Amino acid sequence: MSRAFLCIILVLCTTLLTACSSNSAMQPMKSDSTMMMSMPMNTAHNHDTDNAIAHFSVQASSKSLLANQDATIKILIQNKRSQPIVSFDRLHEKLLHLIVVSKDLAYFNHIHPEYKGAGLFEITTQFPADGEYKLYADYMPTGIPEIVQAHWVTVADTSARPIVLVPDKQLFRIVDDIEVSLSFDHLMAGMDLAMTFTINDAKTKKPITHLQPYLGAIGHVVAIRADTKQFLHFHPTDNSGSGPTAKFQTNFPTKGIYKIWAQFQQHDQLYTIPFIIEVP
Ligand SMILES: [Cu+2]
Repeated sequence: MSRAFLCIILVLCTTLLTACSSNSAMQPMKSDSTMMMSMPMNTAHNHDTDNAIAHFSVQASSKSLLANQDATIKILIQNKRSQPIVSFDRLHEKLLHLIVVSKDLAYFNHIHPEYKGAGLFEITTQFPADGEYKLYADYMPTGIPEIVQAHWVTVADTSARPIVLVPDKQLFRIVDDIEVSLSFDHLMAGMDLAMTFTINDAKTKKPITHLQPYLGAIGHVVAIRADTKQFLHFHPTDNSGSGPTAKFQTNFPTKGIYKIWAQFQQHDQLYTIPFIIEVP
């Protein structure tokens, strides 16, 4: 895929998302087993995603939705006439990617609900603590460009003070037995830029050169702006690499503080490496 095309897809996704998240998507919602949530995300807008609407529902395993208890997330994809959309194209080997983040972006989970047929995706998961969570569904109905639609979920008590995101002073992280540094050729909103991760063994400091493909690519990167209104899903410029560097060509459409999660795999272990950056 050419870089230009990649960027167009990226910008399109984020534009649609920001356009859509101005209404119902931003409403925090209480969710429990007695109330099945189903919220159209973008019914008021007149663009391509009107042809596909993700209806989210979260069902608790007990009376109310609590931290560290099973919760079943159902995502029903319908067209604007409320008929299920049944055919999806694979996007990085999966029919639907679900990113779950806490409101303060401290928590990140990238999961893949199972397709049950008739437009319905389902997965059982747990939320690690009380608070508000945003669910981003990233999918591609056959014949429609990639879509990202989001939904808020409230888990139990939300009185806890959120953590304020502070940009990392050094873009360097150790996660388990690997160390990862992040660099940009230049970092500015609205400009095409190259984002490069360099991965070394944390003990030996030797470059890691045997990364395994994860979802058909050397790695996957998600970035979410601190206010959660901008969601970016980056794909590598070269799918065939195996380390120690992983390069992503991208574009942050707006200024602000972003949290980035890079995901790489080696020895069948998946690593998720977070960074916090400020895009000027
Ligand atoms: Cu995914």
